Amino acid sequence: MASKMLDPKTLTVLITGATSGFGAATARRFAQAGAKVIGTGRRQDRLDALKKELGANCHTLNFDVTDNAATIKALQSIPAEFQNINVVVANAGGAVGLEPAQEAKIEDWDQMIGMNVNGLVYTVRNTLPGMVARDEGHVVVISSVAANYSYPGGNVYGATKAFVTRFALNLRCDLLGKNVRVTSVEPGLAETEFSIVRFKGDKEKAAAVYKGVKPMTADDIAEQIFFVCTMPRHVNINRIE
Ligand code: NDP
Ligand code: 8X3
Repeated sequence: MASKMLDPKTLTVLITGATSGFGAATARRFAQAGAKVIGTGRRQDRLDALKKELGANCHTLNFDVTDNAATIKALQSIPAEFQNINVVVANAGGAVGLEPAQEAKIEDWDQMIGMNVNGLVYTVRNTLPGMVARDEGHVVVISSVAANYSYPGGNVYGATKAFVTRFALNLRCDLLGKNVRVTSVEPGLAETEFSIVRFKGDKEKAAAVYKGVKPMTADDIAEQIFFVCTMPRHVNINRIE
């Protein structure tokens, strides 16, 4: 008997880092399919543009994911019609620097640990009780191939993403018997603002990363996220690389 895919119109999707790259593409993908979308980020002009583009089914929140108190405050401000979140895409994050460990800047490491580890766990911890109480949810964390394979200069970035993947698998244990799914999405090279951020605004260095290869696009990744989230409720995809 064929199982039914979930109707996206039943989904309220919180996406951190929706001002660019994967997060923005994911917000568009879900909104176009009729889901309600809450997009977050720190750049207000981008949030305003997203809201204007997606219309009434989009709500935006401006907060820094590394600040737990700000995260809680922002989530408490969500209007009633967006409150029943049943998909959380913990996507905000990135890489800062590509130097070998012995030359890397501690501030860059702090920034990566702050957004990719602390920020991600604050997002999940503050949204999970609601999904458990409503007995319906899905946590999607954006990890990376860098969690699974090492490369020179990937030191702390890869380690933060290994944390993300393991955190997702550990969540599965805690949520056993609950109707809350968990998926770790582990993309490879995709052209977004990722490398511009990694190389601190140096667009030439960023462009060189994608020279001579056909990188994936943010839309490619958004499609995968949409796919895992609309699988029938009894199907949980643990990891997609
Ligand atoms: P982008 O740089 O295009 O997007 C990053 C997003 O994260 C932005 O919306 C940014 O919003 C948000 N963000 C960053 N720091 C914070 C913060 N402290 N508080 C709130 N929001 C924050 O990169 P991608 O779309 O490529 O990256 C998305 C995720 O995918 C990251 O976790 C990255 O590590 C991961 N990834 C990327 C790959 C790639 O090749 N592109 C491959 C594998 C994984 P704002 O600046 O407005 O706050
Ligand atoms: C981003 C992909 O290979 O640049 O996570 O680390 S990679």
